Amino acid sequence: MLENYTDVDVFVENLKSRFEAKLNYTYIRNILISINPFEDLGTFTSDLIDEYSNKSLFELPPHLYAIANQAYYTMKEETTDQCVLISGESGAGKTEASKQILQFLVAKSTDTGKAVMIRDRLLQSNPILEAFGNAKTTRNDNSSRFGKYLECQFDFLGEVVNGRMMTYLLEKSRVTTQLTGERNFHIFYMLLLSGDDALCRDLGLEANKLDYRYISQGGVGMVEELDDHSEFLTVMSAFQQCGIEEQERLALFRACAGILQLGEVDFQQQGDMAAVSNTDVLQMVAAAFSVDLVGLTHALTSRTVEARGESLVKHLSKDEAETTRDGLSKSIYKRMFAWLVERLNASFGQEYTEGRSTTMGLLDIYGFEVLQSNGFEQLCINYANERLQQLFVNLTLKAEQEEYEREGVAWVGVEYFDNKIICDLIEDAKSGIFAALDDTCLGPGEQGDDVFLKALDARFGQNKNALYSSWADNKKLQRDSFVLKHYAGDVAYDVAGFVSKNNDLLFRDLVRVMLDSKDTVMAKWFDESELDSKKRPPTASTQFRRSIKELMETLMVKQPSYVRCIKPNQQKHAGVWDQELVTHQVKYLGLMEVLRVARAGYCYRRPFEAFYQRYKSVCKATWPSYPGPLSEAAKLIADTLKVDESEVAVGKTKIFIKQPKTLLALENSLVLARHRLATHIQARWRGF
Ligand code: AD9
Ligand code: MG
Repeated sequence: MLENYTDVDVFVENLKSRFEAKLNYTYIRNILISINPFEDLGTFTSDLIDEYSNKSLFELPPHLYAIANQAYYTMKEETTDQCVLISGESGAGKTEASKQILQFLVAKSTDTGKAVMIRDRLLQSNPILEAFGNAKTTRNDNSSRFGKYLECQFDFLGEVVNGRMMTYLLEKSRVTTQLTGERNFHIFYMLLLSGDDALCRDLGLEANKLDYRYISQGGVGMVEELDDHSEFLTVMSAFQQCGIEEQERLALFRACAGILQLGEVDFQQQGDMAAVSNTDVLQMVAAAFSVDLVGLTHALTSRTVEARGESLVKHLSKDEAETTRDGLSKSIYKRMFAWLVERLNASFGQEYTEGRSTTMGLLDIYGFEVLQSNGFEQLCINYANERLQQLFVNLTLKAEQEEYEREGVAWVGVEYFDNKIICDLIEDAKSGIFAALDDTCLGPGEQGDDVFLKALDARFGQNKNALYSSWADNKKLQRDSFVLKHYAGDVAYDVAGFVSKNNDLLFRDLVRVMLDSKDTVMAKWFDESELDSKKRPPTASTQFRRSIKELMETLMVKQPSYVRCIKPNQQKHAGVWDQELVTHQVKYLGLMEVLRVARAGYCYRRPFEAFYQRYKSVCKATWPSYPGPLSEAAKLIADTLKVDESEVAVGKTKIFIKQPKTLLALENSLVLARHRLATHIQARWRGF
């Protein structure tokens, strides 16, 4: 327990000594800090799942299973919805943690009937989603390039009966470009290294060829840490278990193969228009997508524009054709992923079961990002983190302090940073940054990123908003960028690409071609309504803002548990501790504030009635019943422990206990009292 430290260095030092002793989990109150050991510490076994089951949180050493167990049993006993929020930076161990929590949860179901199928499908959906949504980055060999919220539904017996996933902001730019040292999504390499030469041939791919343009820009193909061949087999078996049919699998593979081939298509400038220079390659693309070659060629090299009620064909330049080609690849991949998520959701079960059921949500979402160059995606990711931080502040720090005030418990307030102002700056529907971006995108004509930056400067520059600055105000900053003061630090965003990424439009000519695909699965990824030039789909930032709002509303009504993941070093090495790196994470994960509140506050609180009902047998004066007010009864029960005055506080409706050890002492007294009672009853029985 680390409740006695308020100084960040002392705290980090303590984490370090635990890490060196191979203790990678630590609690601050009921928040679990998990440090990625980058080695197998033998902490995930079915024996440990059994050991942690049915134990109270502080009874055993800190562990993910203890957090999962507490959430699961509270959900079952109190019929309340729960969620576990996992955060941390890339490579800190969020996804591994969420998988282990899921393992724990599904292990609670019996081995018979429908629960088995749902359990297996929930588990098997992971390798499938990871194949299509994860990639090797410089920071993590298996980095999730999307955010994920999984909700499991349980019946009143605690059996898992359904599941539902939501995913957020797949990094589709990776489909066409990768930074040095990084790869495209795993599935491309898996397919090429599948060892299934016949499949590759049918898909028009050259097996083992890893220099396709779309997958070789990072300069890494096969990597030691990833076994693409065996992962392919794992995914195939997962497809089987999740009931993904042959025709559906083939559509996924054909889409991937078509994208790989599309990346090989070249254009040359012919007069004022682009022409495909390698039609034989485009022919393979058309075959993979089951679309018409002529239509596809036209849609890649020209565009129908509507002006004053008339349709005109505008030829594209070589550059424009290349952008269109890449746009099609990204769009198909994004739609394929979205379809796959829905398909897996359908495989878990039908609609959520009505009636007495409870849910447990698991959130594994990208951490705060500050890269060399930060764009639209980073703004979205960092915005999501701001909202999560706000939830965290509201549900832990703020709620806790307000409760002490409400209950009239003596309390010295702890200061914390409420990041609502930065959330407002980004999301405000009328005057926020996203609103300014939408105004630029939806305004007349085609406006560029510079117009967007000017709009921001006009709204927030010249000290109108203290959290915003740009070159217009401060010539030391980069041109074409703006800087935001996030709770986790300052981030400079490069405006290049903001407008087109927010527009996120696929030219209607391409939609038409894809809608006509003979592959019925693929055709479903497109919608007729996209052809209507008068209807404009919501921009990417609007969609993202909406989905995050929905997520927050879902989480707000649940009881949260927190896992804060920390990465001990950037090299991904076992046993290496980078003090500065850890200190930075401890600060921005808000752990020092939590520590201060935890140190000053109480770890346990219960309404008098619930407390009395549970513990009345430990005190002679309250057993079997107490005639006076329940607050008195609660105080009498606490007095049996003979602890220091400051250890227990009696509020207006609840009793508060400061330290876990007092609570454990109470639980022990309860066990003894129950034992005494059982012996007494047995003696009476024998007496008759
Ligand atoms: V990202 O934001 O998706 O890029 P995560 O999800 O935070 O990131 P991940 O769970 O993928 O990180 O962990 C990174 C790697 O660390 C894993 O592939 C494992 O090799 C390693 N890892 C993570 N947690 C553990 C653990 N508890 N024990 C051993 C671990 N290794
Ligand atoms: Mg991850």
